[in-house]
Amino acid sequence: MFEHLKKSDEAVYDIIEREHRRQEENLEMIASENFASFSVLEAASSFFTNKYAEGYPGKRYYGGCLHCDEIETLALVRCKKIFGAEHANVQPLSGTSANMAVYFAVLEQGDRILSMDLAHGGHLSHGHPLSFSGRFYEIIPARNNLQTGLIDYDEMEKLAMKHKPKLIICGASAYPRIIDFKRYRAIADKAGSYLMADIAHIAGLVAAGEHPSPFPFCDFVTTTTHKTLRGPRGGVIMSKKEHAAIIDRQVFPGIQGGPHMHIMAAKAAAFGEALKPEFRLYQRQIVLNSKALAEGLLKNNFTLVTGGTDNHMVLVDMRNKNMTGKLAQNILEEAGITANKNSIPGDPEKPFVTSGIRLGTPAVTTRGMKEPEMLRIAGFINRAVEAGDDKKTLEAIRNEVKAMTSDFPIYKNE
Ligand code: DSN
Repeated sequence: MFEHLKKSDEAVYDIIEREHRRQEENLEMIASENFASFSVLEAASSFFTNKYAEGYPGKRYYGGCLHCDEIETLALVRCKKIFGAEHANVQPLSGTSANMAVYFAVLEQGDRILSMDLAHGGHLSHGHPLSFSGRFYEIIPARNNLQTGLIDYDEMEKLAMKHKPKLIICGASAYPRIIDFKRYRAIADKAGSYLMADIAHIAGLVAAGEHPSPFPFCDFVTTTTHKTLRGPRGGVIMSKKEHAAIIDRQVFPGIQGGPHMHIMAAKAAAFGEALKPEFRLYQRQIVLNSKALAEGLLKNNFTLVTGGTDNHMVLVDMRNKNMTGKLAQNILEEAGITANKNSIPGDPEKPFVTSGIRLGTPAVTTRGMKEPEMLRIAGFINRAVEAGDDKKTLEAIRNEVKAMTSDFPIYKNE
């Protein structure tokens, strides 16, 4: 693997190899990360890297796009089939650019958006003041119930009726429970709002029927392709047919130039995998693993936001362990467990410190780990948190993690 790069540029090769080793040896628990299959990695590094293809299949601005048309059409057909979407655009370079294209399609500067507050599980691109979304639009932040951590649909409805936002966004980057798209639709209808779901985190679960679908309830559905969906890094927009033209126009030429055709090939390959029966089993296992992890943590007296999980992630409130999210992240990293600090509803700490830790099971499930391993991981986490700055104990855990991960290699025989 990488034999040409190894010969031509040892510096780059060595860094790539070190990152490869880090991924193999650590427990990857960041809920938004995953390991794409080797086929997807091959497609992502294919000859399509070399090609410009502004426009859409059959309507390109450059010559030589025959095979770009073929690969984009294949990606489109597969994407629509997976999600039962009327229209798809597979060109967005990221989830944030997918969201931006939807906003530009239906909103004018200063229009109102109602979305989940970042500190309550939302996403930067849903209206944070430092993001373009918070600078260009008037954001009405919705907060979850502080006691339960759950989305407060009644409060959401009140806010929608008071502010009549042009767009309501449902979807989150740190919410461990089922999202009720039907309820959101009812609120949007009452307030006269467009409804967009950002399913980046749960796309794989939706594809496999492990989470209810946002269709037919949402006008627009955006996602990334690299989280539970297990594809390359990129974005997708799906919509009702009536919005097809405004979406396509906003992606190109609205906010992007040439699509990344190598990533398009990798998206097509990943969508092909998502259509296979084993993908359903994989997604099922992600949820089972998440529930097992939650159970293991609860047994060790961790406090979970919402009390548990329905999806691929667990959000841990570290306050009863007298530890910030930042410190917990650092300690876990020393023990060979990669996670991220995360704000929790009503968090007294700043976003760079936080009181929470977000843990996800997509990547460890890709390695073939199941419920017994999740219980072991909960035990590692507990021991690491109890160890605090005891370096010797953290090193001992890291060695156990290394032994465990070596039994579940990511890229077997590659
Ligand atoms: N950064 C992603 C996450 O971790 O949820 C969202 O873009």
